[in-house]
Amino acid sequence: MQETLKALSISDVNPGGFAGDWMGGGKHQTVVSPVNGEKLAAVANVTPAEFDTILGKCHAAAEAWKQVPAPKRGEVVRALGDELRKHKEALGMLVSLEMGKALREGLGEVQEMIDICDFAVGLSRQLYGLTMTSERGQHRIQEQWHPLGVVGVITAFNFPVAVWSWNTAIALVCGDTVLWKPSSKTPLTAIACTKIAETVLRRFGYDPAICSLTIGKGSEIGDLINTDPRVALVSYTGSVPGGRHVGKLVQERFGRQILELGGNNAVIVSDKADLDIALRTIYFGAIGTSGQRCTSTRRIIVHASIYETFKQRLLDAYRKTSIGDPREAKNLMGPLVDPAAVDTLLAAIETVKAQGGKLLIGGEKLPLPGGCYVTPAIAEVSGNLDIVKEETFAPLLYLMKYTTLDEAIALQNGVPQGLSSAIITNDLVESERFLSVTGSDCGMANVNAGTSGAEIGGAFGGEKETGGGRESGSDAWKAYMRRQTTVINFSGKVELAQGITLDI
Ligand code: UN1
Repeated sequence: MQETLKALSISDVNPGGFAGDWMGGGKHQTVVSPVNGEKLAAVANVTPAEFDTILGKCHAAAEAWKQVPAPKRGEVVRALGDELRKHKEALGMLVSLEMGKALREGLGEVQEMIDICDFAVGLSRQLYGLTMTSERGQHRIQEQWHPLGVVGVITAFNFPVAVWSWNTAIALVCGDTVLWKPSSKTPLTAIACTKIAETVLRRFGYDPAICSLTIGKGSEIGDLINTDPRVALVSYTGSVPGGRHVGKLVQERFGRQILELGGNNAVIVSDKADLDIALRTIYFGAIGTSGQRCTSTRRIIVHASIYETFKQRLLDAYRKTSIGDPREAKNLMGPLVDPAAVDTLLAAIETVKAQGGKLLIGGEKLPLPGGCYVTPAIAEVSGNLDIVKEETFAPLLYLMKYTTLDEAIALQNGVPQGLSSAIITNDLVESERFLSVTGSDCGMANVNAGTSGAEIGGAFGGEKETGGGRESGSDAWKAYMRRQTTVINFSGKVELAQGITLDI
Protein backbone atom coordinates (compact mmCIF):
# COMPACT_ATOMS: atom_id res chain seq x y z
CA MET A 1 0.00 0.00 0.00
CA GLN A 2 2.72 2.46 1.04
CA GLU A 3 4.75 1.55 -2.03
CA THR A 4 1.81 2.37 -4.32
CA LEU A 5 1.19 5.71 -2.64
CA LYS A 6 4.88 6.58 -2.85
CA ALA A 7 5.14 5.63 -6.52
CA LEU A 8 2.35 8.11 -7.26
CA SER A 9 3.68 10.87 -4.95
CA ILE A 10 0.72 10.68 -2.58
CA SER A 11 1.62 12.03 0.89
CA ASP A 12 -0.10 11.67 4.26
CA VAL A 13 -2.02 14.90 3.66
CA ASN A 14 -2.56 16.08 0.08
CA PRO A 15 -3.84 19.43 -1.14
CA GLY A 16 -6.94 18.84 -3.25
CA GLY A 17 -6.68 21.84 -5.56
CA PHE A 18 -4.33 22.46 -8.47
CA ALA A 19 -3.93 25.11 -11.12
CA GLY A 20 -0.16 25.43 -11.51
CA ASP A 21 0.21 25.48 -7.71
CA TRP A 22 -1.24 23.01 -5.23
CA MET A 23 -3.66 24.37 -2.65
CA GLY A 24 -6.21 23.14 -0.13
CA GLY A 25 -7.32 25.40 2.69
CA GLY A 26 -10.64 23.64 3.28
CA LYS A 27 -11.78 20.70 5.34
CA HIS A 28 -9.56 17.68 5.66
CA GLN A 29 -11.00 14.38 4.56
CA THR A 30 -9.62 10.95 5.39
CA VAL A 31 -9.69 8.42 2.59
CA VAL A 32 -10.40 4.91 3.87
CA SER A 33 -9.90 1.89 1.64
CA PRO A 34 -12.97 -0.30 1.22
CA VAL A 35 -10.50 -3.17 0.74
CA ASN A 36 -9.64 -3.39 4.44
CA GLY A 37 -11.01 -0.30 6.19
CA GLU A 38 -7.52 1.14 6.58
CA LYS A 39 -6.68 4.80 6.11
CA LEU A 40 -4.94 5.50 2.80
CA ALA A 41 -4.21 9.23 3.16
CA ALA A 42 -5.94 12.54 3.82
CA VAL A 43 -7.00 15.25 1.38
CA ALA A 44 -7.42 18.96 2.05
CA ASN A 45 -10.47 20.16 0.13
CA VAL A 46 -10.52 23.48 -1.69
CA THR A 47 -12.43 26.48 -0.40
CA PRO A 48 -14.81 28.47 -2.66
CA ALA A 49 -12.19 31.25 -2.80
CA GLU A 50 -9.56 28.76 -3.93
CA PHE A 51 -12.00 27.40 -6.49
CA ASP A 52 -12.24 30.89 -7.95
CA THR A 53 -8.46 31.12 -8.24
CA ILE A 54 -8.22 27.67 -9.80
CA LEU A 55 -10.92 28.33 -12.37
CA GLY A 56 -9.41 31.75 -13.10
CA LYS A 57 -6.05 30.15 -13.89
CA CYS A 58 -7.56 27.30 -15.88
CA HIS A 59 -9.58 29.82 -17.87
CA ALA A 60 -6.52 32.02 -18.48
CA ALA A 61 -4.50 28.98 -19.58
CA ALA A 62 -7.08 28.29 -22.30
CA GLU A 63 -6.12 31.50 -24.12
CA ALA A 64 -2.60 30.35 -25.01
CA TRP A 65 -3.46 26.65 -25.29
CA LYS A 66 -6.09 27.16 -27.99
CA GLN A 67 -3.44 28.81 -30.16
CA VAL A 68 -1.07 25.84 -30.03
CA PRO A 69 -1.49 23.85 -33.28
CA ALA A 70 -3.58 20.75 -32.67
CA PRO A 71 -0.86 18.22 -33.68
CA LYS A 72 1.45 19.88 -31.13
CA ARG A 73 -1.27 19.50 -28.51
CA GLY A 74 -1.38 15.87 -29.61
CA GLU A 75 2.31 15.51 -28.70
CA VAL A 76 1.43 16.39 -25.11
CA VAL A 77 -1.29 13.76 -25.12
CA ARG A 78 1.12 11.20 -26.54
CA ALA A 79 3.52 11.95 -23.67
CA LEU A 80 0.63 11.67 -21.21
CA GLY A 81 -0.11 8.21 -22.61
CA ASP A 82 3.56 7.23 -22.26
CA GLU A 83 3.61 8.43 -18.67
CA LEU A 84 0.45 6.42 -17.94
CA ARG A 85 2.14 3.34 -19.40
CA LYS A 86 4.95 3.82 -16.88
CA HIS A 87 2.51 4.23 -14.00
CA LYS A 88 0.04 1.56 -15.08
CA GLU A 89 0.77 -0.89 -12.26
CA ALA A 90 0.75 1.70 -9.49
CA LEU A 91 -2.28 3.58 -10.75
CA GLY A 92 -4.23 0.37 -11.34
CA MET A 93 -3.41 -0.67 -7.79
CA LEU A 94 -4.47 2.70 -6.36
CA VAL A 95 -7.79 2.42 -8.21
CA SER A 96 -8.31 -0.97 -6.54
CA LEU A 97 -7.31 0.31 -3.13
CA GLU A 98 -9.41 3.46 -3.30
CA MET A 99 -12.66 2.12 -4.74
CA GLY A 100 -12.29 -1.65 -4.45
CA LYS A 101 -12.47 -3.05 -7.99
CA ALA A 102 -10.47 -6.19 -8.78
CA LEU A 103 -6.88 -5.36 -9.71
CA ARG A 104 -7.28 -6.80 -13.22
CA GLU A 105 -10.07 -4.27 -13.74
CA GLY A 106 -8.03 -1.47 -12.17
CA LEU A 107 -5.30 -2.23 -14.70
CA GLY A 108 -7.91 -2.43 -17.46
CA GLU A 109 -9.13 0.99 -16.50
CA VAL A 110 -5.63 2.45 -16.84
CA GLN A 111 -5.37 0.69 -20.19
CA GLU A 112 -8.50 2.60 -21.28
CA MET A 113 -6.63 5.80 -20.38
CA ILE A 114 -3.68 4.78 -22.52
CA ASP A 115 -5.97 3.79 -25.38
CA ILE A 116 -7.84 7.10 -25.41
CA CYS A 117 -4.53 8.97 -25.47
CA ASP A 118 -3.51 7.00 -28.57
CA PHE A 119 -6.89 7.74 -30.15
CA ALA A 120 -6.61 11.45 -29.34
CA VAL A 121 -3.11 11.72 -30.80
CA GLY A 122 -4.47 10.54 -34.17
CA LEU A 123 -7.44 12.84 -33.79
CA SER A 124 -5.11 15.81 -33.31
CA ARG A 125 -4.31 15.55 -37.03
CA GLN A 126 -7.97 15.46 -38.01
CA LEU A 127 -10.63 17.63 -36.28
CA TYR A 128 -12.11 17.93 -39.72
CA GLY A 129 -14.90 20.15 -41.00
CA LEU A 130 -17.11 19.72 -44.06
CA THR A 131 -17.35 21.89 -47.13
CA MET A 132 -20.69 22.42 -48.85
CA THR A 133 -21.65 23.64 -52.28
CA SER A 134 -23.06 27.16 -52.41
CA GLU A 135 -26.09 28.35 -54.36
CA ARG A 136 -24.07 31.44 -55.21
CA GLY A 137 -21.38 31.41 -57.89
CA GLN A 138 -17.76 31.55 -56.73
CA HIS A 139 -18.69 31.14 -53.10
CA ARG A 140 -17.60 28.40 -50.77
CA ILE A 141 -19.27 27.23 -47.57
CA GLN A 142 -17.09 25.51 -45.06
CA GLU A 143 -17.27 24.58 -41.43
CA GLN A 144 -14.41 24.67 -39.03
CA TRP A 145 -14.03 23.72 -35.40
CA HIS A 146 -12.59 25.92 -32.68
CA PRO A 147 -11.80 25.17 -29.04
CA LEU A 148 -14.50 25.89 -26.46
CA GLY A 149 -12.42 26.99 -23.45
CA VAL A 150 -12.68 25.32 -20.05
CA VAL A 151 -14.25 21.88 -19.84
CA GLY A 152 -15.51 21.04 -16.34
CA VAL A 153 -15.21 17.30 -15.81
CA ILE A 154 -17.22 15.88 -12.92
CA THR A 155 -16.57 12.17 -12.46
CA ALA A 156 -17.96 9.30 -10.41
CA PHE A 157 -16.15 6.89 -8.07
CA ASN A 158 -16.61 3.77 -10.19
CA PHE A 159 -14.26 4.74 -13.01
CA PRO A 160 -12.21 7.21 -11.04
CA VAL A 161 -9.48 7.72 -13.65
CA ALA A 162 -10.75 6.50 -17.04
CA VAL A 163 -13.64 8.94 -17.32
CA TRP A 164 -11.29 11.86 -16.65
CA SER A 165 -8.97 10.57 -19.34
CA TRP A 166 -11.72 10.14 -21.95
CA ASN A 167 -12.64 13.76 -21.45
CA THR A 168 -9.15 15.11 -20.96
CA ALA A 169 -7.35 13.44 -23.86
CA ILE A 170 -10.05 14.64 -26.26
CA ALA A 171 -10.41 18.10 -24.67
CA LEU A 172 -6.65 18.67 -24.81
CA VAL A 173 -6.28 17.93 -28.52
CA CYS A 174 -9.40 20.01 -29.15
CA GLY A 175 -7.58 22.97 -27.52
CA ASP A 176 -9.62 23.12 -24.32
CA THR A 177 -8.36 23.19 -20.77
CA VAL A 178 -9.81 20.86 -18.12
CA LEU A 179 -11.07 21.51 -14.62
CA TRP A 180 -11.64 18.19 -12.86
CA LYS A 181 -13.88 17.58 -9.89
CA PRO A 182 -13.60 13.91 -8.98
CA SER A 183 -15.96 12.04 -6.69
CA SER A 184 -15.24 12.78 -3.03
CA LYS A 185 -14.93 8.99 -2.64
CA THR A 186 -11.90 8.80 -4.93
CA PRO A 187 -9.75 11.92 -4.55
CA LEU A 188 -6.37 10.17 -4.36
CA THR A 189 -6.46 8.68 -7.83
CA ALA A 190 -7.43 12.15 -9.10
CA ILE A 191 -4.45 13.74 -7.36
CA ALA A 192 -2.16 11.03 -8.79
CA CYS A 193 -3.43 11.64 -12.35
CA THR A 194 -3.16 15.40 -12.02
CA LYS A 195 0.45 15.05 -10.84
CA ILE A 196 1.21 12.93 -13.90
CA ALA A 197 -0.40 15.53 -16.19
CA GLU A 198 1.47 18.32 -14.37
CA THR A 199 4.82 16.62 -15.00
CA VAL A 200 4.07 16.24 -18.70
CA LEU A 201 2.82 19.81 -19.19
CA ARG A 202 5.83 21.25 -17.34
CA ARG A 203 8.23 19.16 -19.41
CA PHE A 204 6.79 20.72 -22.58
CA GLY A 205 6.84 24.21 -21.04
CA TYR A 206 3.06 24.61 -21.12
CA ASP A 207 0.96 26.07 -18.32
CA PRO A 208 0.16 23.17 -15.95
CA ALA A 209 -3.19 24.82 -15.15
CA ILE A 210 -4.30 23.28 -18.48
CA CYS A 211 -5.14 20.24 -16.31
CA SER A 212 -6.57 21.71 -13.11
CA LEU A 213 -8.13 19.95 -10.17
CA THR A 214 -10.70 21.00 -7.59
CA ILE A 215 -11.67 18.53 -4.89
CA GLY A 216 -14.68 19.31 -2.74
CA LYS A 217 -18.33 18.55 -2.20
CA GLY A 218 -20.61 18.34 -5.22
CA SER A 219 -23.17 20.62 -3.59
CA GLU A 220 -20.51 23.29 -3.14
CA ILE A 221 -17.65 22.93 -5.63
CA GLY A 222 -19.70 20.99 -8.19
CA ASP A 223 -22.32 23.70 -8.26
CA LEU A 224 -19.69 26.40 -8.65
CA ILE A 225 -18.63 24.59 -11.83
CA ASN A 226 -22.23 24.21 -12.99
CA THR A 227 -23.10 27.86 -12.53
CA ASP A 228 -19.92 29.62 -13.67
CA PRO A 229 -20.06 30.92 -17.26
CA ARG A 230 -16.28 30.53 -17.52
CA VAL A 231 -16.89 26.78 -17.78
CA ALA A 232 -17.96 26.36 -21.41
CA LEU A 233 -18.82 22.67 -21.20
CA VAL A 234 -19.72 20.52 -18.21
CA SER A 235 -19.15 16.80 -18.71
CA TYR A 236 -20.93 15.05 -15.87
CA THR A 237 -20.88 11.33 -15.07
CA GLY A 238 -23.14 10.21 -12.25
CA SER A 239 -26.66 9.34 -11.21
CA VAL A 240 -29.89 10.37 -12.93
CA PRO A 241 -30.93 12.69 -10.05
CA GLY A 242 -27.43 14.20 -10.08
CA GLY A 243 -27.64 14.76 -13.83
CA ARG A 244 -31.07 16.34 -13.53
CA HIS A 245 -29.62 18.85 -11.09
CA VAL A 246 -26.49 19.56 -13.16
CA GLY A 247 -28.51 19.76 -16.37
CA LYS A 248 -30.81 22.46 -15.02
CA LEU A 249 -28.00 24.62 -13.68
CA VAL A 250 -25.90 24.40 -16.82
CA GLN A 251 -28.87 24.93 -19.13
CA GLU A 252 -29.95 27.97 -17.11
CA ARG A 253 -26.79 29.74 -18.26
CA PHE A 254 -26.83 28.15 -21.74
CA GLY A 255 -23.65 26.26 -21.07
CA ARG A 256 -22.92 23.08 -22.98
CA GLN A 257 -23.20 19.72 -21.28
CA ILE A 258 -22.45 16.06 -21.76
CA LEU A 259 -24.45 13.87 -19.40
CA GLU A 260 -23.50 10.23 -18.76
CA LEU A 261 -26.06 9.04 -16.26
CA GLY A 262 -27.50 5.76 -15.08
CA GLY A 263 -27.90 2.58 -17.05
CA ASN A 264 -30.26 -0.36 -16.62
CA ASN A 265 -28.66 -2.69 -19.06
CA ALA A 266 -30.29 -5.90 -20.23
CA VAL A 267 -29.10 -8.97 -22.10
CA ILE A 268 -31.58 -10.99 -24.11
CA VAL A 269 -30.63 -14.67 -24.18
CA SER A 270 -32.30 -16.23 -27.20
CA ASP A 271 -33.15 -19.91 -27.61
CA LYS A 272 -30.69 -19.69 -30.53
CA ALA A 273 -27.88 -18.51 -28.25
CA ASP A 274 -24.56 -20.14 -27.56
CA LEU A 275 -25.09 -20.54 -23.82
CA ASP A 276 -21.35 -20.52 -23.06
CA ILE A 277 -21.10 -17.08 -24.60
CA ALA A 278 -24.25 -16.01 -22.73
CA LEU A 279 -22.90 -17.23 -19.42
CA ARG A 280 -19.48 -15.61 -19.68
CA THR A 281 -20.70 -12.24 -20.92
CA ILE A 282 -23.52 -12.01 -18.39
CA TYR A 283 -21.37 -13.18 -15.51
CA PHE A 284 -18.67 -10.60 -16.14
CA GLY A 285 -21.26 -7.92 -16.92
CA ALA A 286 -23.06 -8.51 -13.64
CA ILE A 287 -20.26 -9.08 -11.14
CA GLY A 288 -17.46 -7.04 -12.77
CA THR A 289 -16.63 -3.95 -10.67
CA SER A 290 -19.04 -5.54 -8.16
CA GLY A 291 -21.96 -4.40 -10.30
CA GLN A 292 -20.88 -0.78 -10.03
CA ARG A 293 -20.37 0.06 -13.69
CA CYS A 294 -22.91 2.23 -15.42
CA THR A 295 -22.72 -0.49 -18.07
CA SER A 296 -23.18 -3.39 -15.60
CA THR A 297 -25.64 -6.07 -16.67
CA ARG A 298 -28.67 -5.57 -14.46
CA ARG A 299 -31.39 -7.55 -16.25
CA ILE A 300 -31.39 -10.77 -18.22
CA ILE A 301 -34.31 -11.70 -20.37
CA VAL A 302 -34.16 -15.40 -21.17
CA HIS A 303 -36.21 -17.43 -23.64
CA ALA A 304 -38.69 -19.66 -21.80
CA SER A 305 -37.43 -22.85 -23.49
CA ILE A 306 -33.91 -22.50 -22.04
CA TYR A 307 -34.81 -20.53 -18.93
CA GLU A 308 -34.38 -23.27 -16.31
CA THR A 309 -31.18 -24.66 -17.85
CA PHE A 310 -29.60 -21.25 -18.11
CA LYS A 311 -30.73 -20.22 -14.64
CA GLN A 312 -29.01 -23.27 -13.11
CA ARG A 313 -25.78 -22.61 -15.02
CA LEU A 314 -25.76 -19.02 -13.86
CA LEU A 315 -26.45 -19.99 -10.25
CA ASP A 316 -23.57 -22.48 -10.39
CA ALA A 317 -21.21 -19.79 -11.64
CA TYR A 318 -22.41 -17.38 -8.93
CA ARG A 319 -21.84 -20.02 -6.23
CA LYS A 320 -18.20 -20.34 -7.31
CA THR A 321 -17.50 -16.59 -7.28
CA SER A 322 -14.39 -15.84 -5.27
CA ILE A 323 -14.90 -12.65 -3.30
CA GLY A 324 -12.27 -10.89 -1.26
CA ASP A 325 -9.23 -8.63 -1.37
CA PRO A 326 -9.27 -7.28 -4.96
CA ARG A 327 -5.49 -7.24 -5.08
CA GLU A 328 -5.43 -11.04 -5.06
CA ALA A 329 -5.73 -12.45 -8.57
CA LYS A 330 -7.99 -15.29 -7.46
CA ASN A 331 -10.72 -12.87 -6.39
CA LEU A 332 -13.08 -11.87 -9.16
CA MET A 333 -15.08 -9.57 -6.94
CA GLY A 334 -13.82 -7.01 -4.44
CA PRO A 335 -15.80 -4.93 -1.99
CA LEU A 336 -18.45 -2.33 -2.76
CA VAL A 337 -17.24 1.23 -2.53
CA ASP A 338 -18.43 1.91 1.03
CA PRO A 339 -20.76 0.57 3.73
CA ALA A 340 -23.59 2.78 2.45
CA ALA A 341 -23.48 0.89 -0.87
CA VAL A 342 -23.95 -2.36 1.04
CA ASP A 343 -27.02 -0.91 2.76
CA THR A 344 -28.41 0.19 -0.61
CA LEU A 345 -28.07 -3.36 -1.95
CA LEU A 346 -29.70 -4.94 1.10
CA ALA A 347 -32.56 -2.43 1.01
CA ALA A 348 -33.14 -3.03 -2.72
CA ILE A 349 -33.37 -6.78 -2.11
CA GLU A 350 -36.05 -6.21 0.53
CA THR A 351 -37.96 -4.02 -1.92
CA VAL A 352 -37.69 -6.67 -4.67
CA LYS A 353 -39.20 -9.22 -2.30
CA ALA A 354 -41.94 -6.83 -1.24
CA GLN A 355 -42.81 -6.25 -4.91
CA GLY A 356 -43.15 -9.97 -5.60
CA GLY A 357 -39.65 -10.90 -6.78
CA LYS A 358 -37.82 -13.96 -5.48
CA LEU A 359 -34.21 -13.86 -4.31
CA LEU A 360 -32.42 -16.86 -5.82
CA ILE A 361 -28.93 -16.33 -4.47
CA GLY A 362 -26.63 -13.84 -2.74
CA GLY A 363 -27.21 -10.50 -1.13
CA GLU A 364 -25.39 -11.40 2.08
CA LYS A 365 -22.92 -9.18 3.83
CA LEU A 366 -19.60 -10.99 4.34
CA PRO A 367 -17.66 -10.67 7.60
CA LEU A 368 -14.48 -9.32 5.99
CA PRO A 369 -12.41 -6.30 7.08
CA GLY A 370 -13.83 -2.94 6.04
CA GLY A 371 -17.44 -4.14 6.04
CA CYS A 372 -18.01 -3.60 2.30
CA TYR A 373 -18.07 -7.17 0.95
CA VAL A 374 -21.26 -8.86 -0.24
CA THR A 375 -22.22 -11.91 -2.24
CA PRO A 376 -23.65 -11.03 -5.68
CA ALA A 377 -27.40 -11.45 -5.90
CA ILE A 378 -29.85 -12.74 -8.49
CA ALA A 379 -33.57 -12.17 -8.16
CA GLU A 380 -36.24 -13.76 -10.32
CA VAL A 381 -38.91 -11.27 -11.38
CA SER A 382 -42.02 -11.39 -13.55
CA GLY A 383 -41.01 -8.29 -15.55
CA ASN A 384 -39.95 -4.70 -14.99
CA LEU A 385 -41.24 -4.20 -11.44
CA ASP A 386 -40.89 -0.66 -10.07
CA ILE A 387 -37.63 -1.53 -8.31
CA VAL A 388 -36.31 -3.12 -11.53
CA LYS A 389 -36.81 0.20 -13.30
CA GLU A 390 -34.38 1.82 -10.88
CA GLU A 391 -30.62 1.51 -11.17
CA THR A 392 -29.37 -0.14 -7.97
CA PHE A 393 -25.63 0.46 -8.16
CA ALA A 394 -24.64 -2.92 -6.78
CA PRO A 395 -24.37 -6.59 -7.86
CA LEU A 396 -28.09 -7.30 -8.14
CA LEU A 397 -29.15 -9.08 -11.31
CA TYR A 398 -32.79 -9.53 -12.33
CA LEU A 399 -33.79 -12.63 -14.23
CA MET A 400 -36.96 -12.68 -16.34
CA LYS A 401 -38.53 -14.86 -19.01
CA TYR A 402 -39.82 -14.19 -22.55
CA THR A 403 -41.48 -16.13 -25.31
CA THR A 404 -41.41 -13.87 -28.40
CA LEU A 405 -38.63 -11.52 -29.51
CA ASP A 406 -41.10 -8.63 -29.58
CA GLU A 407 -41.83 -9.25 -25.94
CA ALA A 408 -38.11 -9.44 -25.10
CA ILE A 409 -37.37 -6.16 -26.88
CA ALA A 410 -40.32 -4.49 -25.13
CA LEU A 411 -38.92 -5.64 -21.77
CA GLN A 412 -35.43 -4.50 -22.73
CA ASN A 413 -36.71 -1.04 -23.68
CA GLY A 414 -39.27 -0.81 -20.88
CA VAL A 415 -37.12 1.11 -18.40
CA PRO A 416 -36.36 4.83 -18.17
CA GLN A 417 -32.63 4.41 -18.84
CA GLY A 418 -31.02 3.67 -22.22
CA LEU A 419 -27.29 3.10 -21.97
CA SER A 420 -26.21 -0.39 -23.04
CA SER A 421 -27.91 -3.57 -24.23
CA ALA A 422 -27.11 -6.93 -25.75
CA ILE A 423 -28.59 -9.97 -27.41
CA ILE A 424 -26.97 -13.39 -27.42
CA THR A 425 -28.09 -15.22 -30.54
CA ASN A 426 -26.70 -17.04 -33.53
CA ASP A 427 -29.75 -16.11 -35.58
CA LEU A 428 -29.07 -13.37 -38.13
CA VAL A 429 -32.67 -12.25 -38.32
CA GLU A 430 -32.94 -11.86 -34.54
CA SER A 431 -29.68 -9.97 -34.43
CA GLU A 432 -30.72 -7.57 -37.20
CA ARG A 433 -34.12 -7.04 -35.62
CA PHE A 434 -32.44 -6.18 -32.31
CA LEU A 435 -30.19 -3.61 -34.01
CA SER A 436 -32.98 -2.16 -36.15
CA VAL A 437 -35.09 0.92 -35.60
CA THR A 438 -37.64 -1.20 -33.75
CA GLY A 439 -34.97 -2.94 -31.69
CA SER A 440 -32.88 -1.74 -28.76
CA ASP A 441 -33.40 1.92 -27.85
CA CYS A 442 -30.00 2.20 -26.14
CA GLY A 443 -26.89 4.17 -27.02
CA MET A 444 -25.02 0.88 -27.25
CA ALA A 445 -26.39 -2.40 -28.62
CA ASN A 446 -24.22 -5.51 -28.82
CA VAL A 447 -24.62 -8.93 -30.38
CA ASN A 448 -22.88 -11.83 -28.64
CA ALA A 449 -20.93 -9.34 -26.52
CA GLY A 450 -21.77 -8.07 -23.06
CA THR A 451 -23.20 -4.74 -21.96
CA SER A 452 -20.01 -3.57 -20.27
CA GLY A 453 -16.44 -3.24 -21.41
CA ALA A 454 -16.96 -0.81 -24.26
CA GLU A 455 -13.85 0.02 -26.26
CA ILE A 456 -12.76 3.65 -26.41
CA GLY A 457 -12.96 3.77 -30.22
CA GLY A 458 -16.76 3.96 -30.22
CA ALA A 459 -18.87 6.83 -28.95
CA PHE A 460 -19.89 6.05 -25.37
CA GLY A 461 -23.22 7.12 -23.92
CA GLY A 462 -26.93 6.52 -23.91
CA GLU A 463 -30.46 7.71 -24.43
CA LYS A 464 -33.48 8.64 -22.31
CA GLU A 465 -32.56 9.19 -18.65
CA THR A 466 -28.98 8.21 -19.40
CA GLY A 467 -28.73 11.79 -20.61
CA GLY A 468 -27.90 11.65 -24.32
CA GLY A 469 -24.22 12.59 -24.02
CA ARG A 470 -21.42 10.91 -25.94
CA GLU A 471 -17.82 10.67 -24.87
CA SER A 472 -14.69 8.89 -25.99
CA GLY A 473 -14.25 7.79 -29.61
CA SER A 474 -15.91 8.22 -33.01
CA ASP A 475 -16.88 11.89 -33.50
CA ALA A 476 -17.65 12.55 -29.83
CA TRP A 477 -14.88 15.19 -30.02
CA LYS A 478 -17.33 17.54 -31.70
CA ALA A 479 -19.00 18.22 -28.35
CA TYR A 480 -15.70 19.63 -27.08
CA MET A 481 -15.47 22.26 -29.83
CA ARG A 482 -17.59 25.00 -31.31
CA ARG A 483 -18.62 24.75 -34.92
CA GLN A 484 -18.26 27.74 -37.16
CA THR A 485 -19.92 27.87 -40.55
CA THR A 486 -18.08 30.17 -42.88
CA VAL A 487 -18.95 31.61 -46.30
CA ILE A 488 -16.12 32.76 -48.53
CA ASN A 489 -16.99 34.93 -51.51
CA PHE A 490 -14.33 35.07 -54.19
CA SER A 491 -16.60 36.36 -57.00
CA GLY A 492 -15.61 40.01 -56.74
CA LYS A 493 -19.27 41.03 -56.44
CA VAL A 494 -22.17 40.74 -54.03
CA GLU A 495 -24.80 38.10 -54.66
CA LEU A 496 -27.45 37.59 -51.99
CA ALA A 497 -28.71 34.17 -51.06
CA GLN A 498 -32.34 33.11 -51.59
CA GLY A 499 -32.37 35.10 -54.86
CA ILE A 500 -32.87 38.45 -53.17
CA THR A 501 -31.94 41.42 -55.36
CA LEU A 502 -30.83 44.78 -54.10
CA ASP A 503 -30.51 47.83 -56.35
CA ILE A 504 -28.59 50.63 -54.71
C1 UN1 B 1 -18.80 3.66 -16.33
O1 UN1 B 1 -19.21 2.69 -15.72
O2 UN1 B 1 -19.04 4.83 -15.94
O3 UN1 B 1 -17.89 0.04 -20.93
C2 UN1 B 1 -17.91 3.56 -17.52
C3 UN1 B 1 -17.39 -0.09 -19.81
C4 UN1 B 1 -16.20 0.75 -19.48
C5 UN1 B 1 -16.60 2.10 -19.02
C6 UN1 B 1 -17.67 2.15 -17.99
N1 UN1 B 1 -15.38 0.86 -20.66
O4 UN1 B 1 -17.83 -0.87 -18.99
